[in-house]
Amino acid sequence: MKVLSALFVYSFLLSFLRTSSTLDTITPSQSIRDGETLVSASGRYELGFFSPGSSKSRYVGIWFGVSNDTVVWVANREIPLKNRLGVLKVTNRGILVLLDSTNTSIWSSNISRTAGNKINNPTAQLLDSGNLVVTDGNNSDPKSFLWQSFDHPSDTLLPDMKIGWDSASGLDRYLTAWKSPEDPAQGEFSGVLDRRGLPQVVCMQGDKIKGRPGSWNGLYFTGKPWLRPNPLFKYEFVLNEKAVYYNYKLLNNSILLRYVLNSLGNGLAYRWMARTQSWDLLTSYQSDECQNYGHCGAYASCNINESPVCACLKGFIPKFPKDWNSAYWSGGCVRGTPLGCNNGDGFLKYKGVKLPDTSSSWFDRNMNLKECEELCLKNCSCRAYANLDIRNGGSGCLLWFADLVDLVVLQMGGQDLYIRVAASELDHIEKNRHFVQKYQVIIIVCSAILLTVMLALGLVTYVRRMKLRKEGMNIRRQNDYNNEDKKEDMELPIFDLITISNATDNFANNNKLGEGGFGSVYKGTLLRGQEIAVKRLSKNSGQGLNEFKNEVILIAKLQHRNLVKLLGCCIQEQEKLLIYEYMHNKSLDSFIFDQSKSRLLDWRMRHSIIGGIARGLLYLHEDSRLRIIHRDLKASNVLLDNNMNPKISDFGLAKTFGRDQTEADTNRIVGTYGYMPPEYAGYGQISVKTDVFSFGVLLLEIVSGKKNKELCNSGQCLNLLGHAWKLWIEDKPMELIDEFLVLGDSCILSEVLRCIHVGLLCVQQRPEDRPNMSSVVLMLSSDNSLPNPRQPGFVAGKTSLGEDSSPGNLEMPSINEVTITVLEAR
Ligand code: ACK
Repeated sequence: MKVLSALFVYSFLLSFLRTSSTLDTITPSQSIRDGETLVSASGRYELGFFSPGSSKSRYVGIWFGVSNDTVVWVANREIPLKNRLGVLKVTNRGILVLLDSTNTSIWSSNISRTAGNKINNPTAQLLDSGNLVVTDGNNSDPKSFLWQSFDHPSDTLLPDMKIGWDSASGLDRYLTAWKSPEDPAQGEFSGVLDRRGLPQVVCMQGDKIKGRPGSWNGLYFTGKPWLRPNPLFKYEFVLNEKAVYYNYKLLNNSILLRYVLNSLGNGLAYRWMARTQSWDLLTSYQSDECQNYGHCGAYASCNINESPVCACLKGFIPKFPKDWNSAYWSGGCVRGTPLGCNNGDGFLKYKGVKLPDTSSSWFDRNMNLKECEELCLKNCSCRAYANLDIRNGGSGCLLWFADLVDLVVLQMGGQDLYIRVAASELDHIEKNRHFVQKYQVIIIVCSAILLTVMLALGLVTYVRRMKLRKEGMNIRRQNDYNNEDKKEDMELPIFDLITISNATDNFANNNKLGEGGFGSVYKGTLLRGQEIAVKRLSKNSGQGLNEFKNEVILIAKLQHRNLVKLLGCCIQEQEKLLIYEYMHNKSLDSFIFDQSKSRLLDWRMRHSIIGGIARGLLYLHEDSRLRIIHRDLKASNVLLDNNMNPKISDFGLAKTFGRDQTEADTNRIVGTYGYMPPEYAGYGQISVKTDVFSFGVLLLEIVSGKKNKELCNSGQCLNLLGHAWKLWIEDKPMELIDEFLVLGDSCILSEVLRCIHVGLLCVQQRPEDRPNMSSVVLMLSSDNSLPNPRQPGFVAGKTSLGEDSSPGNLEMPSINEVTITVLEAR
């Protein structure tokens, strides 16, 4: 008995010693059990057993010491342990094995490199770089590592890890995303270095390219100019016969960086912020159409700031004109004029672009641009050329021998690309140039005449403007950027009343699209066939001249693909009209709240609509010149274009804030009940969080397919927010999801639940608890863990949940989906 108790004390002491010490190595005589960890020398990284999210399965992984839910590598990704009885060991042959409760090996490391015949002292060590290595003895020379986790990346690229191939190990290393935040098994996305032609980084979805950071140009990957040299890290791209890989190195060792390919296929770089104890996104990820590989097809360029985003390159025409005109771009473009080949073709220069797919390219480091051009001209199959390296004015030669695909016009950085076209195409352009040179005198005279005509026209316009001013209808654009009282004339087309009358058949009833907050909206067709939507302010509507001017001035200045485009306005006689681009699919509420139409909106579409609205709002709040608060965001103010892209409309109520202003009070409450947060409806407090609340309501409406109105069930009356909150605290958020979505193929449960989570964060009672729109956009596109939401504002209809009686629990005013204006509410 004594012996037994001594043994017990001994084993207890042993286990205590193990868990309380911070080992970074194990040898064959030791092991790591569930609950125990290896900690790297400085404590940066830790290795042990974990369960991702709410999963019960156990995995062996490496995570950051400062953030134990940020896992950077997983051993048994495909085969989880079912219980907490797993053991990790290193064998006498230097192999790491993970044993389950029946002592069966469910994962092992194998030996990547042979280190002579006999291994004397195998040791597994977690290094301060986050690399788990197996060595013979304490040999720290990487060449002598028997195995290392850096050779088998999961979804995270840490500093000094390599992506690519080297002949010494024969390994081709690439990132693979997790299946979902709860499942580290290999998902559908991977980040690889494609070695065909000039090597390029691509993000694959299964066996198809999803996105393409692109080829290396000496400074950065052609599609990621914002990753150019910076004070935090430096990229290294190695390309020789022995190796093709890239990695990045920290320039300051005290920072923590990681690059992760998340389960949605987005590559995101983060830096640890000690002050806030959270990960800060280093490069804001903007998922836009142009990032989809080959979005515009061959021989077309994608420019996110243009509408439409796709355009055929000069000298090329749409391959399938009908499709192209209906915004199906993927068919791409073909040459308008065949190449003459040896009869003299030429090149057109494109500036500032992301170079096309280089998988069928050829390159030479030593040639200059002139030699490059000559070589391309000599070969009939050569389609384009560019410099290989953009440093020091450019060097090297890169030639394309296949269709030019995935050419993107970049907003910053980018390279020059020279595209081959037939001589006749060049002639056309050259002729124009020669014409200008040859007929300079005639041109000057003509210009003078034109100028006189323009002056006369200007005079007429001026007289007309003076007339409008007289009628009290002069619109000016207020330049309050610097808080100065400077004013400048608005540059928005002014339409004649007669033009709009004709376009709408004199505002015929059968052209009426519906009633908005401040009047009727009509469909119209201009003479050239362009369809428009005309908002006609009712003469006795609440939107007076001020709101009208406000809307005109605001929208005229804003340009974003998720905001409805204002084409012009008309102020004549008693009429105040706004002319918008016509949105074929009308408003979002006509879809989500309609039994049969809602079926057309599967989860993919709803998710992309949510993302689009979030980005539009982010632009209003943070990216436009002014901080703009919409104040009336709701389903009927989101319009859908041909491709179901969402566009926010109705800025009549928008409030402009100075860039640094964050809050204001108003005695004029305008907006729509059901979408207004408590601090605004109750006290007139406005901030960007007013819109965040409305966005949260809208998000929950999109996911649930239900309006935020009072629903009574067994005596308890809750609105949608109250209902969502109740299901959330009862751990049944799935019950909120639109039944139709759950049945659909495209429904990704983890994504839907994440949206509900984000929605609840947005509708929290206290504005300071709600995230801002940049965090919302990030939360929707990443799989980082989210904070727990607190109770929403306005949860109840007639009875409230919980005991809190703060303004947030105010009984919600009767629901009315119409925009209201309440004067002096405070
Ligand atoms: O849901 P709907 O059919 O879409 O009904 C409303 C109505 O006018 C009142 O706002 C429709 N509407 C508003 N602006 C536009 C637009 N630019 N294009 C098409 N329909 C529009 C909206």
